[in-house]
Amino acid sequence: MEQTYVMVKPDGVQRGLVGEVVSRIEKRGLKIVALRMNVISDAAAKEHYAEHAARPFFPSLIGFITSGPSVSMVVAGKDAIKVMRAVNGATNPVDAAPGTVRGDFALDVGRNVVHASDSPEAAAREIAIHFKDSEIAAYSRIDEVCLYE
Ligand code: IDP
Ligand code: MG
Repeated sequence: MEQTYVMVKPDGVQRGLVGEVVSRIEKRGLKIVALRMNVISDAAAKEHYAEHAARPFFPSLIGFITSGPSVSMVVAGKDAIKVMRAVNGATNPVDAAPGTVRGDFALDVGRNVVHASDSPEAAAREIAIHFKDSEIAAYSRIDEVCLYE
């Protein structure tokens, strides 16, 4: 089963949306195999968003993502990377479809509530930044017999 890294960003935590996001992930059938709340360090944030280092919004992105607690998860399941990107919706919430997290709860690209890895390479890289192997749980969810053919 594929794994992806998901974050409820500091705006999502401050707005009380942790449960909403977790609930959507669980109800979709995806399995949370690691979960933690912490304030991400400046170094980890810069590594996480390294691909955007040259962009004009990079300093404010790093400042915001480290400004308060966020919730980090490893989420597993069939096509978890693609499915989580769809659950979250388009990067710019103005373009995000209703029914997605960003389409239901956000308006501004710099306050778009959630993150999810965009490729298998990014997922492996981001999971390794935020979690040790020993923090990722291997277990079966009882509903998997109904969820998967
Ligand atoms: P993603 O979060 O959907 O993967 P990316 O393009 O990887 O989107 O950008 C990472 C994050 O950087 C976005 O979620 C958003 O918070 C922020 N961001 C992206 N583009 C802009 C921008 O043009 N202005 C301000 N913030 C941006
Ligand atoms: Mg991205």
